[in-house]
Amino acid sequence: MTDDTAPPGTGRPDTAGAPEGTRDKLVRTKQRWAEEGRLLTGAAGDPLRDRLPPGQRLVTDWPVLDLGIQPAVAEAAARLDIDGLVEAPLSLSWAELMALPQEERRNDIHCVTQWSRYDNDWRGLSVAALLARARPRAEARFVTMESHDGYTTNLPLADLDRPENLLATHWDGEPLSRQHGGPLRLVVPHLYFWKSPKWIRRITLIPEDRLGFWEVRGYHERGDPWQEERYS
Ligand SMILES: Nc1nc2c(c(=O)[nH]1)N[C@H]1C(S)=C(S)[C@@H](COP(=O)(O)O)O[C@H]1N2
Ligand SMILES: [Mo]
Repeated sequence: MTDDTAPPGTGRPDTAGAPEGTRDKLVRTKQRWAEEGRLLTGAAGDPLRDRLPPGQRLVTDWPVLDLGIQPAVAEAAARLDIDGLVEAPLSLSWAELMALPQEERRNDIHCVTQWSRYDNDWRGLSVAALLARARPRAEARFVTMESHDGYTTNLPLADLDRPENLLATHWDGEPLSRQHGGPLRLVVPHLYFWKSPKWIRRITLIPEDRLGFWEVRGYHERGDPWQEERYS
């Protein structure tokens, strides 16, 4: 696993321990942004008044952002595990996932590198329904998530267990492309988009927060765009 033990400000991990093939320059640049507090406006947004969170810029294309490793995950090999502090751990094959009810959501996405994109049409599986099946234990407060490219990210369980969140298989009526995380990615639209892992493999419920790839590099534990929770 990555070296996530460096205390803030003292030799943060940079690309040390990052998955092989990681775009070193991108990681260093984004880590420097966190150290410098780039893009911060200092103004809290009001989601009831403004559609665009503070410091964001609207785009109409859909940028691709990742560590540079875009794993080819065949549907036959796709599998989603929900484990850790749950009464009924799940390990679902693609066929088992596809047998579940498919739901649709439309939402806006906000990347911490400043772009936002409105009205994304997703189809996929309800995260809340899957969590209900796995039955979280009372001690479960956070989740850590792992992807096929080695990426990790963390969330409070309450932010994962929301009705709008989807494990997406489709975007705009088409199967989700590999570059955007197909065949299966999480979409958590109320937080910055780095909290939405592409090529997701595992969701583990844990008692205490455990920082993920960007979080150990200065990015926020929670990442609410309305509060500009860009950096820790
Ligand atoms: N597995 C994985 N998921 C990931 C990332 C990644 O590098 N690997 N990057 C995150 C970041 S920083 C962003 S902004 C979004 C970008 O998703 P997109 O490429 O579909 O726009 O994916 C997030 N999920
Ligand atoms: Mo991002």
